[in-house]
Amino acid sequence: MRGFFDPRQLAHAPALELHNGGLIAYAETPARAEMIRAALPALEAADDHGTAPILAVHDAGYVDFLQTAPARWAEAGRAGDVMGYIWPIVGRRPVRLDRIDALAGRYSLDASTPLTADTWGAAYWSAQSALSALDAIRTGDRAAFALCRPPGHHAGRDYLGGYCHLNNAAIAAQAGIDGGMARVAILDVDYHHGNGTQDIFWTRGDVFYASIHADPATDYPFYWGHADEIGEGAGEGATLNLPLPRGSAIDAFRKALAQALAAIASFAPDLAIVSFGADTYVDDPISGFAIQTGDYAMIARDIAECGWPTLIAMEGGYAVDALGRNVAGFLAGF
Ligand code: SP5
Ligand code: ZN
Repeated sequence: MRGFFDPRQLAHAPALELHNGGLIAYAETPARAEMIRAALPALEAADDHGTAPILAVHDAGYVDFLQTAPARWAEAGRAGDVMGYIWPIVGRRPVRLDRIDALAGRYSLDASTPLTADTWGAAYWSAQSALSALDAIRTGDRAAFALCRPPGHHAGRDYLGGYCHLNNAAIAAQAGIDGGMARVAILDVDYHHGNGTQDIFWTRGDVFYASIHADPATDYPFYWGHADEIGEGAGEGATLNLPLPRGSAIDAFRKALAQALAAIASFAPDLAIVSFGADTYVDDPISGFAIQTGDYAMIARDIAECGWPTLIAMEGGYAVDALGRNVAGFLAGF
């Protein structure tokens, strides 16, 4: 299976994130990508598809914010990374958002996704890796891997969050549709619900979103991912949420997976995109499932047996020492 990556994705390295009332070392490190690279045969350099496929998913004002916020923050005299600290509470009047402080809140889902001067470049090339994997599939490959880092599934049309800035899976899905595919399915198997992906395609009938994740009653992102969220309008029934309790292991996970795969099969996609997070791993430091390294090949086989052209886009996974083998195990199983 071909895989894609660009070294510029390593440059994003925020210092700290907000966690349990204090600032701790940022969990979504460049070392994650290095560990995955080291465990795989050589990845290919991503091709540059420009900003058009990014702007087909993301709001232009938001993209401008990602590009310019670090310089504006520095001009305002701030020493640290850009981090929102004030938010427009639901229902407040739209305000003039000239201040970088106001913009940072407006475009943020949380305060654990800082921006540095190198973030835009890294996020841009992470999206380009996904688009390059899509190219491989368009030219006949059955499956392709995108080492997306920073990850994408928490980022919405106009907001960052959960270590995500550009929604790589959504950008690839939209590019598939814009390239002539009629239906694309996104299967999200990261530990966390992919609120951004769900949000982007919420009212769309041409992109199916299925997610298996920790119950948002106990886990981030809390406001999304409940079983009764099924989409609206033309998208009603094109969102499927399968929350699992903390502690869930491979048996429960595979049962939910079978349900998700059956729903996707009924949808009959031209392309499947797997948002693959290895933070379901038993020793993940911020998560609570009990998937073992050897289980990833089984999960991958279940998906591969469906026979869809499949793009695998990397999402989370924070047990850095095990990350290479978990990703390699998944890809080998596929
Ligand atoms: C892409 C991705 O996996 N993003 C994850 C973002 C999660 N951020 C908040 C995590 C809060 C974790 N609290 C964990 C308590 C563990 N004892
Ligand atoms: Zn995650």
